[in-house]
Amino acid sequence: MHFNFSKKSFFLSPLMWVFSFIVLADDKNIDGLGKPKEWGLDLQTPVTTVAKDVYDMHFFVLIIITLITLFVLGLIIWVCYRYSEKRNKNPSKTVHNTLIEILWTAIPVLILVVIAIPSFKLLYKQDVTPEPDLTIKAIGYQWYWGYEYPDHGNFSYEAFMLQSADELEEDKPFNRMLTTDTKVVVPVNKIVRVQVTAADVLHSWAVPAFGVKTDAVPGRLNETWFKADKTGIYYGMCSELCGVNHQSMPIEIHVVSEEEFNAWVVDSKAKYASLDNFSEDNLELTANK
Ligand SMILES: [Cu+2]
Repeated sequence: MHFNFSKKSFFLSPLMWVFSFIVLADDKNIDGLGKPKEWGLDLQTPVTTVAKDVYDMHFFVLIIITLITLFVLGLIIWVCYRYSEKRNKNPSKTVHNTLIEILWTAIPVLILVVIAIPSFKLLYKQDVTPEPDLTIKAIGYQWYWGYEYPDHGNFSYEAFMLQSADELEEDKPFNRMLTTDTKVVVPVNKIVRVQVTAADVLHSWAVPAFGVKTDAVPGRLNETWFKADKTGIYYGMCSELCGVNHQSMPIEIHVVSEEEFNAWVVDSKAKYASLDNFSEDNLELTANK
C-alpha cells in the first residue's frame, strides 16, 4: 500500500488500515502509478506534496462525515425504537430546549471551522506557484492539447489520443483512452509551472496524481504548478465538458531524470517547429497551399 502519512495525519491510520483491505491495487508495480486501476477503490497514488495533502484532506473529511453519519443513524434508530407508539404512549409536549439548541448550532459551526482551516491552507498551497524551475504551456483545443516549452527553445507540438497500440510511434505502454501520440516530458523533483489556456471553448487540464486541475479558458492564462517526486508515466484528462469528443483529449506526462529531460529537449527542438521560425509569411504560405 502507499499510505505515506505525515505526522499530523498519524491519527488517520486506523481507518487507512481498514481501507487497505478493500483496496486490492498493487502499488509496487510502477506501471500502476498515475492511472486508474481496474476495480480500484482509492485515489491515485499521490506523487506531489499538493496531491499528498489533497489525499490527507480527503480522508480527514471522510472520517468526519463517517462519524456524523453514524451518529445521526444511531439517533434515528434509537428514536424509532424508544419513542415508537408502543413504548411511548404519552408523548412529551416539549418544543424548546435552549441547551440542545445552542449545542446543535455551535458544534456544527466548530466542525466546519475545523474543516475550513486546513482546507484554506491547501487552497493557497495549490494556488501560489513557488519560484519555478521550468514553465510549460498547455493549450486546449477541440479535441486535443497543444504544448509549448517557452524557456527551452520555445518549441510546440500537439498531443492526440491514440486509438490502438498499433498507432504507437515509440516504445511506451498503451493505455486505452489515456495514451497520446506525443507526450509531455518534465524532470523529476523540479517545480514545473503550467500555464493553461484554450483556443476555442472551456477545457480543463487535470492530472490526479499531481493534485492538479486547472480550467483552460479562451483569452485567459491560468496557472498551476507541480513538483513530481517519482519518475514514471502519469495520465490526466480534460475535465471540463468541452464538446462531442471531450473524452479524446487525455494528458500523458513522463516524469524523467534531468539528463533524460535535456536529451528529450534537444530531440524535440529538432523535431517540432520552433515558434520563433513561425512568421506571418510562413503562415500565409501554408494557408495558400
Ligand atoms: Cu476539453
